[in-house]
Amino acid sequence: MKDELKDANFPTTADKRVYHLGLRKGEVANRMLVVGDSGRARMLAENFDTPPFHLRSDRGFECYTGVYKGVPISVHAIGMGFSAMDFLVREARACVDGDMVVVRMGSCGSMNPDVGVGSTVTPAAACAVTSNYDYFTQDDYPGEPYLISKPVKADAELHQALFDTVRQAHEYTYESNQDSGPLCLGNTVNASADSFYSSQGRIDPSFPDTNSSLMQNIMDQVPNVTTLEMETHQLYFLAHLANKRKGITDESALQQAPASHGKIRAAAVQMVFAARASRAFISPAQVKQLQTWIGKASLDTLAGFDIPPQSTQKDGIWN
Ligand code: R1P
Ligand code: URA
Repeated sequence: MKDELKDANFPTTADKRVYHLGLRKGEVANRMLVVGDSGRARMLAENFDTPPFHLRSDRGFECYTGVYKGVPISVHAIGMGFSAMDFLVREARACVDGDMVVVRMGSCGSMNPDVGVGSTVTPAAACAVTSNYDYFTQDDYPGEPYLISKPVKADAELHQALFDTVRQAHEYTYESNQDSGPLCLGNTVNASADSFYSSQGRIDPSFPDTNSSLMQNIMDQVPNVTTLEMETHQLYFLAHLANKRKGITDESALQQAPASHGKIRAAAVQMVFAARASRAFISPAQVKQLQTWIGKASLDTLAGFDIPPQSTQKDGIWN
């Protein structure tokens, strides 16, 4: 495989496949629904009008590209964590021209005691919570054990479209028990952590994570923070970075940025699996029901979201 690599800076194989996703141009749609779990992706792909294209890369990234209500969409299963989302956004960007519209649909923990398991949260922004490694390895290190970034925003229009669709689907699903059922919130802030354990404030006696006050610190520092998970900040951050092109100080790199690349528009919807205050965890039956209706709402949002016509793929495998 390594002998086939043409470009050490952005590795692709001889047949122009990106190295970790295993995909190439024509196999990915501009509208993408990104999940962690391969079973969730398979279930979502069952909604396509006809059997989709499917590829599982050697690294475990999966892509289903098909047509939903007449609109090309790719469903990606990426696994977990910042780096998995980093691979997805950067390598998928290399496979599509024009705008890239990305919705993440994932599970999360709730930091708000009123937001119980089965609730749905659509965050308008996300911050990152990362281990401050030097704190743990250097003697008398003066800093804090965890770094909490400022929130970065979702695409406002996509967030609103996703929240509106999810709210309608929520009202339809829980019509009979609106007062006591799960909540449906938008315009919240998510905290994306670099661990399911330490940086989400879970106490593990095997590791001195120094995280007993972390949850409170996050709530004190980040207004309206409601959920904890592990990928949304990286998605919002990369969309922000690509759209602003901020941070590119090297003029030649700026000039080389492909003219065919449009904006990256990103939003996320989260299903509350864990209520941190009560320690409740969702049941498999609830997961199945939630994923079904939120999955359709996510696909509907993507299918109904306008992309400039010149911005979509001309010759995809779905044609
Ligand atoms: C942890 O269990 C995983 O669940 C959440 C977190 O972000 C993390 O990836 O997302 P998914 O349900 O999309 O995997
Ligand atoms: N995913 C997370 O990252 N944290 C939770 O508590 C639940 C799902």
